[in-house]
Amino acid sequence: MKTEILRILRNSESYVSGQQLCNMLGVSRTAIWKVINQLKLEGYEIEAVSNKGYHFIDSTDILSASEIMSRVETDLIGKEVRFYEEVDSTNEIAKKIADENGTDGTLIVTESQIKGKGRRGKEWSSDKGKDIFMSLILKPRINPMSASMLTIITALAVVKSIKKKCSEEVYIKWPNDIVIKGKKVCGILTEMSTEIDYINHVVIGIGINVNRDSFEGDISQMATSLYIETKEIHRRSQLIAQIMKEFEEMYHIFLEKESLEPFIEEYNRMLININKEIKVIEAGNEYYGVALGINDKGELLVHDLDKPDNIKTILAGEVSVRGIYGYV
Ligand code: BTX
Repeated sequence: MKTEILRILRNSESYVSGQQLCNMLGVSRTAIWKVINQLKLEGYEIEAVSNKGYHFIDSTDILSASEIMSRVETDLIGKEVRFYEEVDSTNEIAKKIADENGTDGTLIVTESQIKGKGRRGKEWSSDKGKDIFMSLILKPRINPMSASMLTIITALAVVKSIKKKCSEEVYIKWPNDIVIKGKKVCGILTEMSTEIDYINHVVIGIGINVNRDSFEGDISQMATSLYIETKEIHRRSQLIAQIMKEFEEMYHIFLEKESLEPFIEEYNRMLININKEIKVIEAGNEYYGVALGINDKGELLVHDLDKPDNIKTILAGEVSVRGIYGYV
């Protein structure tokens, strides 16, 4: 009911009377009054005027399941949100929930993540109450070999959504880092549980630096946030809802075709390394090449400079790609 009341009040330009809310939601005036008081306690500014009703003034950057669900405009993705004040890792929670009875499209969100994971055992740093840490549970009926392509779609959904908030150029560093002015603003970690020919679940973890104003230690030179780039505080729930919408649109197309073909052009346009020299680092071997873009499986095509006739296909997870002048 909280979600519904938030949605109705936010979408209405004038006052909504208690009676109108009762009629719309089929509950008593006391129940409405209780929820409005709860919302005020959570930090929402709701004006109540006798004979007129309630009017939503504004909210600061509030993160909760109701807040996110009241903004999400999708059929499946992020329709159900589970919110936690603090967790070790949203990916770990998501995997547990997916194993139990978590449904396709359920989103796990937290305010604070104390053991955030990056790829290959790396860490993802967290600033409590400022950033986005979320994991999406998916149960797609596709070949397990195709599941990693969902990372590419996620990166696209995040870039499109961030572009709506930030006028700076936002790029993708293949396969899944989102960068602004050469610094990382978002990381994506996809994990899955599969049988030989069947996906039990895919969990896509997304970490976005949103309202953080500084970074410490090793990442201080390579990380940025939306706040640092725009000097504005952003509503995380709005950004999450936008990402869910962008993702869902592409997800439906992807499930039909089980190919990234419809997205190659758009992805390559956002690829920071395209047509540039890169260093490819694989176990026990390093070489230089020119990144040509992705193929319909999301693999990176690289023109090997030592062997001019050789175009290599690189799988995410196997190698690391660096610009020759540093991180990008
Ligand atoms: P990655 O392995 O590409 O990036 C990890 C590397 O990025 C670290 O080694 C560090 O150098 C740098 N780094 C760490 N924290 C940050 C940060 N906040 N901003 C910029 N750079 C950073 C990327 O892995 C995948 C990250 C996924 C994070 C999400 S959050 C929700 C979900 N739960 C979870 O445990 N992980 C995912």
